[in-house]
Amino acid sequence: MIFRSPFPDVAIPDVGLPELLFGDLAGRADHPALVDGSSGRSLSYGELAAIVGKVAGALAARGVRKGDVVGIFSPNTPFYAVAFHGVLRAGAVATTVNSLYTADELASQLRDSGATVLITISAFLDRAEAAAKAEGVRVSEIVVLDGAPGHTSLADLLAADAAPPDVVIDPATDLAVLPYSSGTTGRAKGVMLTHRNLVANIVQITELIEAGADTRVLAVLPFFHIYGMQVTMNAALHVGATVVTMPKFDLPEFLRVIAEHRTDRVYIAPPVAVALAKHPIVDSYDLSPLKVLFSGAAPLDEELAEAVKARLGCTVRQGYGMTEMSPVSHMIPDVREDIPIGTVGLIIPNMECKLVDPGTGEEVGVGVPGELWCKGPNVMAGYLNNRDATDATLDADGYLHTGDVAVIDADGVVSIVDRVKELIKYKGYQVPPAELEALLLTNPLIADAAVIGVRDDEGEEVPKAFVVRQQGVDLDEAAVMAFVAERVAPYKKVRVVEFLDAIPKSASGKILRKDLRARESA
Ligand code: 4UU
Repeated sequence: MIFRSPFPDVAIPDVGLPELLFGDLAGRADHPALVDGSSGRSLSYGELAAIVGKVAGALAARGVRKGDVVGIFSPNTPFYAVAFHGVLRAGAVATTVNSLYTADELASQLRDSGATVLITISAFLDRAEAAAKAEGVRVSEIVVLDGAPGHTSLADLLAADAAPPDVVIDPATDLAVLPYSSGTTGRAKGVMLTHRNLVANIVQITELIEAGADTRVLAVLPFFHIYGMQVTMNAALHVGATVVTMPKFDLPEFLRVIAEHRTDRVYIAPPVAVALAKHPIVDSYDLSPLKVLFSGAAPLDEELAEAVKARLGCTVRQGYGMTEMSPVSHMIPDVREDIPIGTVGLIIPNMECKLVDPGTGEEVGVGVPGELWCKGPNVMAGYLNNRDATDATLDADGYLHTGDVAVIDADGVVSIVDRVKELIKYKGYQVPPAELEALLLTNPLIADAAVIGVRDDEGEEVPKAFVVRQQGVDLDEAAVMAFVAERVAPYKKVRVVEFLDAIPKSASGKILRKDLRARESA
C-alpha cells in the first residue's frame, strides 16, 4: 500500500541552488538576508549575492573546478552562508563538517570526501591544520574566514574582485553538498545530494510554512547539519526572510537573541524544548516575538511540547527527516492546529511512503507500525564511493529505507514510534555505534565491544558500551569512558558502560543489538 502526500505536487524549478536563491533579487536586494546575532552586523540580499559571486570567482582562480569538494568547518555566522553559497556558485561541492569534531574526525571526512580546500575560522585552525596534514588528506589550501597569518582570508578572496566562473549546473545530476551520515548502519558516509535534491526540498518545505520577507528566523542549529543548512538557512533565504545566526547554543544568549532580534520563527531540536519548558530564566525575557517554534531531528514529547506552547504562547510544530532526504519528508504545516504536535504530521508534497513490517517484509496499512520507506525528488543520489551501503538503503523502486518505525493514521498523520537502525541520536546529533565500536577495539585491554542507545534518567538517548575485557586485565567503567572521551567529539562520548563475558552475535558474526536492547528492558 502506497501512502501519497495529501498535498498536490509542487513544481520543482529546474535550476541549481545558487540560481534559485540569488537568480532574481527583485524587491529584496536591500532587505537583510543574514544578521549576526552576537554583533548585530547584517548582510543584505544584494550584498550576499555579490560576495557569494566574488568568493566563487576567487575559488575558481585558485583552481577549484566544477565537482571539486571543499570542506567547510565553521560555526554559524553570516560568513558561513557566504562560504557555503560561494562554493556552490563555483560549481564545487560543499562537505560540511561538525564544528565539534576532533582533528582525527575532521581528517576522516576530508580524506573520504577528497576535499582539496578547507574553509574554516581562526579559532578552529589548530584542528584544521592537524587534519590537513593527516595521511591521505588532499587539502592543499586552508582559507581562514577571519584571517590568520599565512592563510587566505575572506577579505583576501573578496579583494580579488573576481567574477563568478561560467559553470553550467545540471541540477538533476550535479552534486551540491556532501554531508556525512551513518544512515542505517556502519560509519559516517558521504551523502550525495544534488542541486535538484536541495531545490526540491526547499520548495516542498516552503509550501507548508507561512514565511516571507517579514519573517525573522533564528539559526542556532548548526548549518553543517542538513536541518540547519536546508530548513533554517536555505528555505528561509528562498522566501526572502532574514536569518539571524548564533554560533552555538547557550540558553541566556538564545533568549536574548529572540527578544532583541525579534525572531518569530525558531528551529530547535528537542533538548532546547526541555530548557524552554523548565528553566526559570525563560521568564526574564520578552519572548513575545516568537510565533513558531519548530522541532526536529529527534522525537519531541507531546506533553513537553504542550508545556512549551502554554508557557511561551507560541505555535509548536514538528518535522521529521533524514540527511539522505535533504532532509524533510514529514511535517506539521503551520496552519494545521488540529494535528497533535507529538506527531511528525503529514507527508510533504511530491513524496510517497510505504510502511513495511521489518520482520516479514510485508507492507502494512493504516494503524500498523512498519519501517518507513520514502520516495521523492529530495531523496539522495546515493552514498559516495559506497555502492553496498547505497544498495542497502535505496531500493530499485527508488524508496529510501529510513530505519525508523512509523504508524500512519486514517487522516494521514504519521508518528515515529521506534528505530530499527543502529544509529544513536544524542541531542539530535548522530552517534554511529560502529564508529565507537571500532574505536573501543583499538584499546588493547578490550577484547570485544558493542554500543547501543539507552535512555538516561531524563529520557535522553545516550550511547552505552558493552565491553568484554581481555583476560586478566584491570579495566573499569571510568577508564572505558575516558578512553573514548579523549578521542571523539563530546556528543559522541560513551555515557554508560557494562562489562559482559561475550557480545551476543549471529552465526555470521553480526552484533545482535536487539538482544542487547532486550537486556536493557528486562
Ligand atoms: C523522531 O536529524 C536529521 C533531520 C532532521 C530534521 C528533518 C526535518 C529536522 C526538521 C525537519 O523538519 O537528520 P539525520 O540524518 O541527522 O538523522 C535522521 C534521523 C531519522 O532517521 C530519525 O531516526 O533522526 C531521527 N529523527 C527523528 N526521530 C529526525 N527527526 C525526527 C523526529 N522524530 N521528528
